[in-house]
Order: sequence, then structure tokens, then C-alpha cells
Amino acid sequence: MRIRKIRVYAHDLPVKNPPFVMASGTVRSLDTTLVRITAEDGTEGWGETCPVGATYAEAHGPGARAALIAMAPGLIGAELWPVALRRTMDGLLNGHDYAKAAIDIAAHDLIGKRLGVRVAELLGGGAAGRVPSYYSIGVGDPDETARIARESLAQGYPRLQVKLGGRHVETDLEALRKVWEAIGGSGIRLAADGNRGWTTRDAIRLSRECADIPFVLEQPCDSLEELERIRPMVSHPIYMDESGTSLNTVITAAGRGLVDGFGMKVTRIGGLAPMRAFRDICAARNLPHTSDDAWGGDVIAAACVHVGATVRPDLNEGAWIAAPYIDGHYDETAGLRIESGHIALPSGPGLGVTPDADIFGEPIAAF
Ligand code: 0XW
Ligand code: MG
Repeated sequence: MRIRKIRVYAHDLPVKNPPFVMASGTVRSLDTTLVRITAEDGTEGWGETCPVGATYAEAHGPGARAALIAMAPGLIGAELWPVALRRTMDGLLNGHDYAKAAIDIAAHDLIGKRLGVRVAELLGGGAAGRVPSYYSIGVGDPDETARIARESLAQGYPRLQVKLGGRHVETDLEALRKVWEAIGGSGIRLAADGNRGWTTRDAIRLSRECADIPFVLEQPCDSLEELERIRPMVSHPIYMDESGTSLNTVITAAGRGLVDGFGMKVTRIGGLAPMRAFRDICAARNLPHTSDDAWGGDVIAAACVHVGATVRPDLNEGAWIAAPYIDGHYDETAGLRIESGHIALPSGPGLGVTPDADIFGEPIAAF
């Protein structure tokens, strides 16, 4: 199975009820990039990569497209199987994993469609039909945060993530208290996501003053060194998100016992093939993790849900998708939807979604 044609599309995804606020950036509309690969036999596969603004990670929409355009000519005629494809991409461009991920996702979709199996089976199978999700509440007024927390609980979400940081830590403490008053005792799991925004001073204070509230501290500070510094001083488990930039970092973090789990992004780690290895490393160390991406439409959502379906149930912190924050779908019938805090695994071959290409207009590049 070899690549005959690659088309790259750019598309805007406006945020429903904008903005979405995180310590590391405020976003109103997301610049997503789609990749459409055609194989020699005419089978097609879709990939996507959608950084959540330009300040969340070392990634942005134009960067993804520049990297894809740089690689695309060298990928025509390349073998589609993921390991071979990854070697070809690494031989064409160093780094830029979030762009390579779009090609990797499209290859998985195409191979699945060609063989008549779901991506979840290509990732090893054992897939659950219904995948847990979690709701992410942007940084906001403490009372409003607590109201959304109550609403998410009523909607059936098994887990909640509250965005904090980038403001006075007193306001974050107030928000956490009010959220806990709203959901405490319900059984819903809670993550306090600092998105790299706290100093070690504020992360330690927040954890100590909320020692009675059972949440996980997600990416409290910016660097590995800061996480290492606060590790013995906080009362809460620490999950790594933004710092988990490669399998290499993940092995170090898991091996040294630096973290208790991960918020993981399919595109940040380079696609579904490395995500599968990541999942298995976590299983070997009994580390819970999410299967997310930064943002994106139905293609990226399906990729996250196929991985999420194969995660060992007791370690599964859920698949986050941007669907609740986006109007409409790329695939009106099979597009991914959250119902009672869970997502049905698409049943069709490959990713199980087929975007309506007309939505994206003319490709910005074709090879
Ligand atoms: C909640 N997410 C998965 C979506 C936003 O991109 C941020 C991210 C996170 O956990 O940091
Ligand atoms: Mg996070």
C-alpha cells in the first residue's frame, strides 16, 4: 500500500460561546489542518492536526502546513504502514511531530478502510464500544465554574477538568472550593489543570490548602524540573500533559516515578503509532491517562476515541473531544458526539468517519 496523492486543507473552527480560556492562552477560533491521502488503489484516508492557538504548545496551524508541504513531495510513493511511514517522514524532516501525526492518522484511516477494520483493531483491539469522556471548564469566575461543574455532573460525565492558573492563586483556591461544594461526594473525578501556569510556590500552596479535595494536579508548572521540585511537597497526584512531548520524555517521567499519570495528546506525541506505544508503557507501570488532542473536528476526535477505546479500563481517564465547543460536523451521520459523558466508538472501517470535503473548499496544497 503506497501513497499516490496528498491534499492539505486549512479550515477554521469557531469556538461555541467564546472564548475558551486557559492559563497559556485564550482562543476564539481554531485553525485546523486536514490531510487527505489517496493510495495507489484509490482508497482514501483523512488526518487532522489542530493546535489550540499558538501559545499552548510549540505548535501552530501555519507551522503544521509548512511541515506537511515540506514532507509531501517525498511521501509520494511511500509505504503506508505506520512504522515504515514514520521512518520515511523522519528522513525528510526532523521533529514537527504534530504535523507528522496528521499523516500517521490518515494512514491508519486508509489502512483500516482498505482492510475493512476499525482503527481500534489496528491499535491492538480489545475495544470498548463506549468510551468515557470528561468535560473541561475554561478559566473563569469561581461561581460560574461551579455552576458548569454541577451541570456537567448532571449530564453524566464521569470526570471533570477545571482550568486554573494565570491569575491570583486565591481565585483558583476559591474556584476549587466552590467546585468541590458543587460535586463533592458524587463520585465524579476531578483534575485541576494549571496548563503550565503556576509557579512552584503557587502550586504547592494550592495543593496544601486543598489537601481535603481529591483532585489530580495536571501540568501545574512549565518544566520537568519544576514538576520534579514540587513532587515531594504536594498532597495531590501529578499528571503530566504539555511536558509529555515524546515517548522519550514519557519513559523518563514514568521510569523515575515523576508523575502519577498523563494527559496525552495524539498529535503532540506524533500520531496513533506512538500513542499505542505510550498506552502500553502506561499499562506496564499502571499509570492512568487520557487520550486527547488539543482541539480539532471529527477526524481528530475519532482518532482520540479509537485509542481511548483500547485503553485498559482501570487506567482510562477518558477521551476528550472538542465536539461540545464546536457547531456542526465534518461527517453529519457518523461525526462524534458525547452522550451522558461517553462517546460511542464509530463502527465503520478506519476512523469510521468520512468528512464532506466540500466543507474545506479547495486544498491549499496538492501533491
Ligand atoms: C482539555 N484539553 C484536552 C483541551 C485543550 O486543548 C487543553 C487540553 C488540556 O488538557 O490541557
Ligand atoms: Mg491539560
